[in-house]
Amino acid sequence: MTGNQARPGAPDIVSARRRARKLIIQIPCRDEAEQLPATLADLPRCVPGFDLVEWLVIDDGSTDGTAQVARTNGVDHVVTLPHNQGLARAFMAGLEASLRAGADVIVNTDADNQYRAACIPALTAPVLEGRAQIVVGARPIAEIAHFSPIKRMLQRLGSWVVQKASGTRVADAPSGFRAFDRQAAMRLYVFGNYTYTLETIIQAGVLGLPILSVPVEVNPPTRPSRLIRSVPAYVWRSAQTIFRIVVLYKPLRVFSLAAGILALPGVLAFARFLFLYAAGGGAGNVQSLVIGAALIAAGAVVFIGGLLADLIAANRTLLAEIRGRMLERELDRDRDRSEYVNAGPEGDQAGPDRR
Ligand SMILES: Nc1nc2c(ncn2[C@@H]2O[C@H](COP(=O)(O)OP(=O)(O)O)[C@@H](O)[C@H]2O)c(=O)[nH]1
Ligand SMILES: [Mg+2]
Repeated sequence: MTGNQARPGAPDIVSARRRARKLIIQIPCRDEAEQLPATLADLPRCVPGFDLVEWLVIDDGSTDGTAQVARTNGVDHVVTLPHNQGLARAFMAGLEASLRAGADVIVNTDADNQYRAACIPALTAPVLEGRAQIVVGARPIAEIAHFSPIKRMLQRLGSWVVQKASGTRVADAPSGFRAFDRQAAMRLYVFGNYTYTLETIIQAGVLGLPILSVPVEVNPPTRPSRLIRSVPAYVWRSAQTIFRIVVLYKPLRVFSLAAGILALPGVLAFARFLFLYAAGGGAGNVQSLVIGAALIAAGAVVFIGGLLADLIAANRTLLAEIRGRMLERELDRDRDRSEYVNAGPEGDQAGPDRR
């Protein structure tokens, strides 16, 4: 019981004050000085359910003055990476900086204004209602005229693989338009350096973070994609990313499949030898015995490799969990000294419109 509550008749200051609820909209950028002003002009400064809406730009080694453009266009926080580290690292740097700046919810969007900023409240609503900790904006892929057939196909393939590997039902896995609540942002950790989109969904499945898809709209294209420079390069990088993610998060499945592919012909060759031996012709079929035994032994070695990888994956999940908890303690201690707003005991009044 506090001193305020102990004094009869005194106003209950503790329950009449609550922490300002803050949304931070983050944009990872590389050389986006040209696109950023129009994208920022569309971003909201007032979103239902939040007292404060701030913007954060991660400038990933730009050489065109992106950081300066961000500041002059009203961005509240600019994180400058000393050299280009790739979208995934920039995304992680943005999450951490947003958490340090006291974000309760973080929305990620792209600098080229691909995603319609008016859909941000649709992304944050399920988080505020406690229905999800991660919300992924699903684009109307079939209706986007400028998406090539290969990009559509990879979008569907990527989403299917991610759904299978994560046990979630995210409709548009490569979408970068997302909302994360504070706890989810603390617990996620991306290992890849090309893209964070697929890996974060798989991690959400592994960590049991509730994740939802909501339909969002897109704007007409403003420039060609920087991440997809050519179709073969995109196919190659996507295949690498998906393979790596599946090996990272489901190693036993991958290694068991490889072990099975090796051992099955071995078992057949071995069975052939045994059959012929039993029939009295074994002496001339030693090759089947040797090949069969070698393939079975190779399959067993690969399977054991899978078991070890599975143990390492379990350890990595544990380390990610420990990192999340340490970050949580550190950040929440800092936040205890942060802003409060006056509000009723229910604490649901909106703050001033900062625009
Ligand atoms: N941090 C960082 N961001 C990048 C990099 N390349 C692209 N981006 C950002 O990622 C977002 C999506 O890039 P974009 O070229 O529009 O790819 P798209 O999603 O295929 O349309 C934009 O905000 C870019 O500025 C990079 O190397 N580092
Ligand atoms: Mg784009």
